[in-house]
Amino acid sequence: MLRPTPRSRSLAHDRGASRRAFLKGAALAGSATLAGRPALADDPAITQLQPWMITRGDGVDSRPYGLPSPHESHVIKRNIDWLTADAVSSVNFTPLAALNGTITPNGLCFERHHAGIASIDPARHRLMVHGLVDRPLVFTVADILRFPRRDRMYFLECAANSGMEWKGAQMNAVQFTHGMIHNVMYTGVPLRLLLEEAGVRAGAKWVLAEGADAVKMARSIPLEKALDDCLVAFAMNGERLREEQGYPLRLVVPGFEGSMWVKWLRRLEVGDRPWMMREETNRYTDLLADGRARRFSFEMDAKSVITSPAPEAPILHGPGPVALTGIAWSGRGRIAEVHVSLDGGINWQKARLSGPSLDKSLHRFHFDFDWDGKPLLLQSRAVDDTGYVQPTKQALRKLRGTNSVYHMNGIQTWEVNTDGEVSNVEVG
Ligand SMILES: Nc1nc2c(c(=O)[nH]1)N[C@H]1C(S)=C(S)[C@@H](COP(=O)(O)O)O[C@H]1N2
Ligand SMILES: [Mo]
Repeated sequence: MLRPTPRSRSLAHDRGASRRAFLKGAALAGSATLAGRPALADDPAITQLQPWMITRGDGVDSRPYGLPSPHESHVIKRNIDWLTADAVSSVNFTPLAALNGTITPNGLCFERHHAGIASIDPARHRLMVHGLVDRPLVFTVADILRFPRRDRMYFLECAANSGMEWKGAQMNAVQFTHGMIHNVMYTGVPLRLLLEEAGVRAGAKWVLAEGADAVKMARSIPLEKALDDCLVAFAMNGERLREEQGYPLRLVVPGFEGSMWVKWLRRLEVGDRPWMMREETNRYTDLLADGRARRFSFEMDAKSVITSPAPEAPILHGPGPVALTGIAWSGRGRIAEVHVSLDGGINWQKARLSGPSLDKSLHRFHFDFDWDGKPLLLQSRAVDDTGYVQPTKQALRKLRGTNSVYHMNGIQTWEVNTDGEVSNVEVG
């Protein structure tokens, strides 16, 4: 069966080859059409009745909260046992290789907690605004729901995402190299409205945000940012926040490192200086080669990664058409372009951006190519709308050394061997 022509045409256009030449290549490589196969008279999937064709299924009352097909049960968040001492102060990872589009489903958003998942009764939760304000205020969750609200899609990336890669290619799965990221449609109240309600006093420069979890996770946010695009969110992807993501209230700090997005938000203290972080939360300092540290590195630099093929998503079908895909993002705005290389960064071609292009949100890119079965070195490179170009890992190490585990946004390389197996490697 031949796919509709527009896609074939765009393939030919992307590759600068005629569609006929492309199909001829595919045929030589063993598949008769673009990605179809010759009709087989004895294919049991066609000739035999399957159970679901002869038995009626479960009724509408059987699944009051739906779950994915049991055949997708491998698509789950995963942690790495040896990474942290225990699972309470730890992290798990978003299964990026299995995801499509730009929205991360709520059940698959990675989690990072310093004292486990707080399980909060919303009736007994309060949000206090105090410090350098005219009127200290306390809000119930019901109060928050009466403010004018916004719906915005943003990515959250932990500053430690890809952190293991500073010292070289280590983790053999995109879930573990890049899975400390999720992208969600938040519904919430602009933080500015709550601060205006309390009346920010002259001299105020910072807002301390504190969570209600056992570690009282607290981070200082520049007042300018707090008054710009921060939200106090109560919903994600249409439903109330998951407990793992901060139910009933979480701070959304678009484009800034994940640690500032305080979950289970209970307190906002307006002040004139950043808070000195306590030991257990003071782990977000970028150590430079000479032992000095980058003091404030809040914004997440532009980054991208190919999510398929990937080590856990090898090319199983042999030579022929490959639908390469990946994600790109920038803490400074939108993604303008993504480039893909098949040869480790020697030649670059423009990828096709697909889906909405939103401020500080994940972008999806596709690159359809015809694999000749020879080894590949796959890379992607993001360019954001400030003109910033995603650097190589080597360039980053030259700039900042290898002491840090934070803010690694270097270009990722996946090596594809002749069997279509994919592994994490470094080039250059
Ligand atoms: N209250 C509280 N907020 C928190 C944390 C925490 O441990 N407690 N972890 C922070 C860190 S380091 C990150 S990366 C993000 C992770 O958000 P997620 O669990 O929704 O992925 O939450 C941040 N907010
Ligand atoms: Mo984090």
